[in-house]
Amino acid sequence: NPQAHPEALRARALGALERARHRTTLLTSCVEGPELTAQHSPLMSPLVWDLAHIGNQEEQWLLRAVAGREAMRPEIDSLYDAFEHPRAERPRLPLLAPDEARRYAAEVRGRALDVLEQAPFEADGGAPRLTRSGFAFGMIAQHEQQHDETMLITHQLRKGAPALTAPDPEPSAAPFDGPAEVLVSAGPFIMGTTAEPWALDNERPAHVREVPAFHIDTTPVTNAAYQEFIADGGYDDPRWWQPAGWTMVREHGLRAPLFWRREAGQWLRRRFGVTEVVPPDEPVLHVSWYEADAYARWRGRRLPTEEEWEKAARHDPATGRSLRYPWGDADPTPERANLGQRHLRPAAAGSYPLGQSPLGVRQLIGDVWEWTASDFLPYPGFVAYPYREYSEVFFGPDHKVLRGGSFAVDAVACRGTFRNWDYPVRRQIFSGFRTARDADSRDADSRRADSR
Ligand code: AVJ
Ligand code: FE
Repeated sequence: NPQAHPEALRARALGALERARHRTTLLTSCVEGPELTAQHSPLMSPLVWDLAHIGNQEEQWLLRAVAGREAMRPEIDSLYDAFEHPRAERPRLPLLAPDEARRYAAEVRGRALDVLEQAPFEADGGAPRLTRSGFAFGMIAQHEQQHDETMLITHQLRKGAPALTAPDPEPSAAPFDGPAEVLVSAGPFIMGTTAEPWALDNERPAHVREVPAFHIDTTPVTNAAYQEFIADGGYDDPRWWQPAGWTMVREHGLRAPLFWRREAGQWLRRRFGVTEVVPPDEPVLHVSWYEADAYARWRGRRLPTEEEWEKAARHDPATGRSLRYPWGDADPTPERANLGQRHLRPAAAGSYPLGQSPLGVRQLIGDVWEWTASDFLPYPGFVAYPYREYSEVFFGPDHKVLRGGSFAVDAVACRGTFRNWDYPVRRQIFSGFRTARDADSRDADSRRADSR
C-alpha cells in the first residue's frame, strides 16, 4: 500500500485539508455578509453555520480528541452541534458573525497543521485509529468536503443573481452507443473495505456477499428518459408509487424534479441562478427516492440494491478482486470522473469511458449520487468509530443509501465503498439514479452457451 508510508500520508492529509479549505473559502466568500447569515431554505443551515461547524468539528475531533488540547471556545460547542439544533432553528442562534467564524476556523486549522507535522504515523493501512494512517485528518477533510457539498446545495437553493460559475464538462467525442444494460453474473464478491485507510466506520469491514445475477443500466437515467415518464402521466398514476411517495406527490403537487418548470411546451430548470432548457442527455438530478423508485417501476424495472451497485462498481470478474474504483485502484482524475465541483453539473450520460468498470458500466463515480433500493444498515462486524453519532444513529428504515458521489463531492469523500444516506423524500441533494432488473433463465442459458 503506497499510501501507508508516513510521509506520503502526511502529504496526502495536508493536500486534502488544503483543498477542502480552498473550496470552503470560495463558497463562503462569493456572496455578501447578509447572504451568509440568511437562511436560504428551512432545509439548510445559514452558510456561516457550516463554516463555524467545520472549524468546531475539527477542534473537537482533532485538537481535543487526538492532540489532547484544551477547548478553545467551549461555550460555542452546543451552537454547532447538529443534533442539538435542527437546521430550521439555526439562523436564530447567537452564531459567530462571518468574520469571527472565519478567524475561528483559521485558528483551528493552524493548530491542526501543527499536530499534523508532529503526528507519528505508523504504516499499517488497517483498522482506523486516530493517528495511525492519519485517519483523523482524513476524516476531518472528508467532513469539511461533505459540508462543502451541503453549502453548494444551499447555493443552488438561494435566489438571486449567480454567485458561482464553472466551465461545462467537455462534450464527449462521440455520443454513447454502447448497450443500455450489462449482465452481472451470479456469485460472491467482496463488499466494503478493511484496508482503505480513510474509509469511514459504515464502509467497514470487508465481507463476502453472494449476489444473484442481475442487469444494471450502463449509464444513469437521463432527463430525456425521465421526461417520458412525466409525459406518460407518471406523476398522476398511483400504480407506480410507494404509498408514502404517492402521499408526497399529492400533498406537494409534484409534477417534475425539483427546480424544473414547464414553459411554452418545454421543460426549463434553474441551476445556480441561471434558467436553462433541461438538457436531454444529462443524468436526471434532484429527484427523491420515491420518484426514482416510481420511474423504475413504470419502466418495468427496479432500483439496484446497494450490494448490486457495489458489485457493478468494484467487482473484477477476471480476478475476483474488488477494486477501489470502477477503473481500478488508482485515485480519481478528471479523465475518469466528474468530481470536486470542477463543473456545476453532471456530464452527459455515457461520458468518461476511462472511468468505466470492468463490465463497462459508466459514471458510477461522480456526476450524480445514485439512489439504491437499500435502507442504511450496518455491515456484519460493524464497529462505531469514532462516535455513534457518525453513522450508527442513522441506521434503520428511515434512510435510503445513495452511492457513487456527485459532481459536487471531492475525491477524498468518494470511492467504491463510500455510503451516503438520506430520507426518501429529499430532492435538493444532487441525486439521480440508474435502474436494474433480475436476470432470468434465458440469461443463464446464454451464459452457458457463451462458455461452451
Ligand atoms: C453523510 C452526507 C448524510 O451531511 O448529514 C456531515 C455527512 N456528517 N457532518 C450529513 C456529515 C456530519 C452527512 N451525510
Ligand atoms: Fe457536520
